[in-house]
Amino acid sequence: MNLLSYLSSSNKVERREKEIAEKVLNKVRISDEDALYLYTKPELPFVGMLANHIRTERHGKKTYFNRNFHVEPTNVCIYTCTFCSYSRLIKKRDEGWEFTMDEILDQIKAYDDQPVTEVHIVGGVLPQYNYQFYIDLYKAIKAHRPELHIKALTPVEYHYIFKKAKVSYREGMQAMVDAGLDSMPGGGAEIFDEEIRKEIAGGKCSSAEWLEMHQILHELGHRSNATMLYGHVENYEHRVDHMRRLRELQDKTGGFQTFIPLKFRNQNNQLSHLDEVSVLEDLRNYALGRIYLDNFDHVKAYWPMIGKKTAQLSLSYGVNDLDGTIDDTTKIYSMAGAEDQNPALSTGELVDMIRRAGKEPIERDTLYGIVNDFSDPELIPQ
Ligand code: V47
Ligand code: SF4
Repeated sequence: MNLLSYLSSSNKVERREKEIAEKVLNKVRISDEDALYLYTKPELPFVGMLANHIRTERHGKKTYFNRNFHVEPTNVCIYTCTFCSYSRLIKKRDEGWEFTMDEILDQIKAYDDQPVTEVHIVGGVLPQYNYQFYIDLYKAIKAHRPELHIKALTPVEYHYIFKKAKVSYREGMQAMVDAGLDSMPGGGAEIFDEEIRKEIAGGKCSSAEWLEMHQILHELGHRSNATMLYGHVENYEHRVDHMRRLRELQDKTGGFQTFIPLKFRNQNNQLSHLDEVSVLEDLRNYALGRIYLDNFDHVKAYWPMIGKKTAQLSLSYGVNDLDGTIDDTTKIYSMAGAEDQNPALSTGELVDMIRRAGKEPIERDTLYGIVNDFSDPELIPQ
């Protein structure tokens, strides 16, 4: 049933549900109280119907993905986020990896004959990966392959390296952009509530600093993504507060492209005693992202973290992007217990996965330019 027929057919609809549904139908922004209501009260299909209505109005059946790979320079880290399964402390650095500039460039050159459009660079925070290191790295990547989009590091790393280099955020971001940085991924956001952030990610950049770094990058004319780590010690108020801060910044800059909810996975970390939330909770959370963040164009289900089946389901709960082919180049989620221990999908497999969910696959570049339109079911990717 679609939203309009639901509203006109049922006189048993709860008053509150009807009010919120009318807002969605009339493109009126929902309030924090509405969002809390949607998190806690209605049955999931109702929330899914609202999210799917917005998704269909904006994107029809179109579902985006890209051809990308990750580079993770190191997993040794000075911080000790309690949810992180991936990092190793400096005193245990022999258990981790620390790639040199040449090794990283070799990883990038390994893709020379492949039609990838994006390299996603992220990892631990460590003194030798400093201001000059990343400037040199971005310059070297651009000298080698100018058209490869560099989506790299988060405010967590930039805050640390700019402070050590004694440069302001604006000066630092400008230097990174001049060296070749194209956009910033959404990581490091976790949960903005200061108490929760201190509990799970103490010591790293504050929520205000995370938002400020994104604002500056947007003002420099570049785009970025935003994540939210959910399903650990936070509650629904914290999630709504997190999305409110994102919505407010997006009202100012319009620089965010995609919202990416990240489900806390509980293997091999200091929060392993917590149960993971259910798939129903995952779907409701994607739907809330789509309904509440009315100024974000895209909602992404990051399949290496959520698993392929839930990623397919999410496409009916507001999601319109599945990230990329990945090529087994990230360890963040496999080390945290995600289903795929070697996350990689060929373009053909991704296209097939999207078609089997009843949607139309569109290969995009990082900025959502269309690279290949596979909406015609006869088209087979090369
Ligand atoms: O900030 C770490 C999360 C993030 C766990 O912008 C965990 O396109 C769940 O931000 N359980 C990094 N999550 C990854 C990230 C990302 C991924 C894909 C695409 C984009 C994008 C951004 O991973 C961290 C943290 O929030 N994370 N450990 C864990 N155990
Ligand atoms: Fe370090 Fe990032 Fe892991 Fe925190 S989440 S410990 S900053 S690698």
